[in-house]
Amino acid sequence: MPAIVIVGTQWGDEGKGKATDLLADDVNYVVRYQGGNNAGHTIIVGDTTLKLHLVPSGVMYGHVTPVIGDGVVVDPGVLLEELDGLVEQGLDVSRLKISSNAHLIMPYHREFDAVTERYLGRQKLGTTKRGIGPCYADKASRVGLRVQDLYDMKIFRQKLDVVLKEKNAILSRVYNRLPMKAVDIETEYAVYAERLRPYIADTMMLLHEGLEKGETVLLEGAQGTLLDLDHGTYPFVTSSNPVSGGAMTGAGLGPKHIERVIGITKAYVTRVGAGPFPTELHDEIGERMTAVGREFGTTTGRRRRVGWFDAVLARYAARVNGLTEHFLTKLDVLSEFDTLKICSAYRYQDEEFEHFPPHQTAFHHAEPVYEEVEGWRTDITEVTEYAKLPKQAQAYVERLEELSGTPIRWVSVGPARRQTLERD
Ligand code: 2SA
Ligand code: GDP
Ligand code: MG
Repeated sequence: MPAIVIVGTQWGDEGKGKATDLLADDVNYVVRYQGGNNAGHTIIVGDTTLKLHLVPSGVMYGHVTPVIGDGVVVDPGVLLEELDGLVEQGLDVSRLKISSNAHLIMPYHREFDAVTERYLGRQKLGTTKRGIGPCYADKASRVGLRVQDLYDMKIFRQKLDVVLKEKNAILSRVYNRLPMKAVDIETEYAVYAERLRPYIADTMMLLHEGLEKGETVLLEGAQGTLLDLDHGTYPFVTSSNPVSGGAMTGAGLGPKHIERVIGITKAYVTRVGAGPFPTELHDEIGERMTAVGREFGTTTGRRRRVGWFDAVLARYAARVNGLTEHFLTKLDVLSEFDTLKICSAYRYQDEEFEHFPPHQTAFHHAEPVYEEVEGWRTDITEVTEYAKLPKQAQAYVERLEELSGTPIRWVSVGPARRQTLERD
């Protein structure tokens, strides 16, 4: 009864959408277990490009049940818009299941996300302003509203009245904003409730029943390991747990169900938003990497910061997630460069760190220790077998594998499904 976890090993946007879509061929369920519509997964199938934010990546397969699990935060208006968009693209979304335990993103969460970022000024995190942090904060404070509250409007209103009183006080007194009206929110959410009704399910039971029948569950992480609330570069993180452990709580499974944990790893590194990034490039090479890799946010369109591959992060991600293998993406982007650098360790105050430094100050000031390897300078996007890659490209992949200590099972050489090389 296998479950497989897919997790980003860096700061998100490693290509999880593409990998999940490819692996979804052989699975029965694809489950989002954390985050919300801050995520952006781009999937290219033939001539169709899908940009998914909340809907799991297996949605275009008739044999897959896409599931939004308990640990996700759902902005119902945004979800309905996304579903409408997918229907317009000719997809059948009727199989989608949404956990009734998932928390709702409310209008005041979006407002707080925007005003606190403004308030933080130069210390801002660069959030997606989708209300993610404030929603998870209310969940932890036990004043959140859940999807199931939509189906008892009396309770919904009671909870809303309590929470809105405090939110309005802060919004008006601290941030000088107009108060929000409970009746407006109630009216808006009652409409969403009716439209979402067919999708609501006990997703935990559904997955367990599937596993008991021998079906396969793919747990699809959003964001990445270094954006994890507990294990990432706090406070420059998201407010959920993208690591594989988060898949257990976010879907309602136990560790015994997990057979494989696949780390999605970009052949270089990117980051959106603020926070430390040891191998970041601020030069012309970085400009080319951004342009060739089209490194712009799928959700906000923001430019992603770019840098060389960081093996310290890869080793850290392998440990934190218990990775069994890597899916390496975007190798084709590196065809641009004569020489490639790989960060094998950090240096800070005369000390060398092979592993993720335990104190944030060391990470913030870490100087990468680089190895230089020869590039291949030839287009690899049409290569169909790993053995046919230029020898320098194979050497690069094998060096990453050696440094990260976990097998690289797939190598992706373009955004399309077919541009994936499986290694023996
Ligand atoms: P938030 O909105 O509270 O989760 O922001 C907190 C930090 O988490 C980062 N974050 C992301 N980083 C990379 N990709 C994400 N998804 C989108 C994408 C991002 C976009 O696929 O491109 O379009 O901008 C994502 N979501 C959250 C965020 O940048 C903050 O650093
Ligand atoms: P996710 O958040 O991890 O799902 O990643 P995103 O979809 O936000 O960003 C990854 C981007 O890279 C998407 O536009 C993908 O279409 C694209 N992509 C994925 N794999 C490859 C690859 O091997 N080569 C290239 N050139 N693009 C890729
Ligand atoms: Mg993304």
